[in-house]
Amino acid sequence: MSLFDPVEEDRFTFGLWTVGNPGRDPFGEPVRPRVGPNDIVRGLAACGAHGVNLHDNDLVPFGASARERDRIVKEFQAALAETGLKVPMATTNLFSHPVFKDGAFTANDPKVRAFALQKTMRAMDLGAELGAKIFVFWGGREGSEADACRDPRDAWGRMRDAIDFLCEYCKEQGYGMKFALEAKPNEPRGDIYLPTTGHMLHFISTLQNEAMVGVNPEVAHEVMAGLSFAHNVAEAMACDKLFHIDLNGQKIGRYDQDLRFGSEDQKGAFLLVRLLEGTLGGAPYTGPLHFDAHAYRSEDQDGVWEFAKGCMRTYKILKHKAQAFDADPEVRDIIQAQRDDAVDALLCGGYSPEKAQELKSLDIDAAKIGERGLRYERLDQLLVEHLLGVRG
Ligand code: GLT
Ligand code: MN
Ligand code: MN
Repeated sequence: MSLFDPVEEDRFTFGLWTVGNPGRDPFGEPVRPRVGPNDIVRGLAACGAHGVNLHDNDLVPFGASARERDRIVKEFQAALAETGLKVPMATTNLFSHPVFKDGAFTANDPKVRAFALQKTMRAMDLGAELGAKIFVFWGGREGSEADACRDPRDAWGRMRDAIDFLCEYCKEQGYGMKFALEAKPNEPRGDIYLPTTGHMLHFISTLQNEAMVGVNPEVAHEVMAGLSFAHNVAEAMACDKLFHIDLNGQKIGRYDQDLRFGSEDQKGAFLLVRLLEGTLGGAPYTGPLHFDAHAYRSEDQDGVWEFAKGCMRTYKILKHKAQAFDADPEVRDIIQAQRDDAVDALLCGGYSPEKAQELKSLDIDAAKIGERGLRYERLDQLLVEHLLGVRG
């Protein structure tokens, strides 16, 4: 067993739709045969994953009869029991069917909104039956091209009504789930409402059941918007709102690539893992580490399992490197060089008139501080050397 092999405590999960992705894209047909959910569970278990997540229709086809549904769920539960895999998260497909072409919770037709609520309540019933404690909302179709079709404030309000309603449903059923909202700036819509994790965090603060709703940021989605993923995740963590995370790889300025974790922007991936693991000293993230990615279209099914192993292995390598980086005395020295506990104490713990007076009379040599070099060039070079494997 190598240091980088996945173990249960790593909390690695994949969606049925990720390793089950047959390689279809807007210009080309599938390149791999579809693998059934139960075989995906077995394949993931063989790779060392801890859990599998799903949309309602990844498991139960749209329009299946109640009998058919129950049979499929029973067989799936048997595969879970056989492998020990868990289902930490479930979600609803509110984007594939043509009924959602104008959105789901934000659609102009109230019947579409009613259908979306109906479908989501059933998906929550399914998730609860499989033991999921996190329910994700990705509003992929909640957006527009012909913006004249609605007042965007109505979209915002409808989204709020839907989440408020579903929180109550979840509480009433006693499912004990938390909701995690996933932002994306565009694709498949020209513009998607609530386009970034920051927007989601504010939206959550307007909800009736604010405490049970958090975010599910995805690497690719924030990078598409040109943002620092680690900064977005840090804000969510600081607000105790990081309920789930979608890990993958993405080049800036492209379509949603959903690449293998760590295959692009290794520095960004390193800083993310360092943050999640708390190696700098902050509280770590303890929820599931979900890979929302898929294999290159060049791959057959063996390549898909290579892809899955690669996601987990890279995460563990980066964790190892983050630990070594933050234990490096030179790194610590640079980061701690500006420490001043006495002044820090003045800045923490809020306002008081005495503190204000003390701060006003503090003798700070701005010229001297301004002249000082911060050695961040050296710090960044150390990071690069740790990453490239010549240090640590
Ligand atoms: C879809 C999307 C993802 C979301 C999934 C959850 S579905 O694959 O691209 O980012 O996380 O609905
Ligand atoms: Mn995602
Ligand atoms: Mn994506």
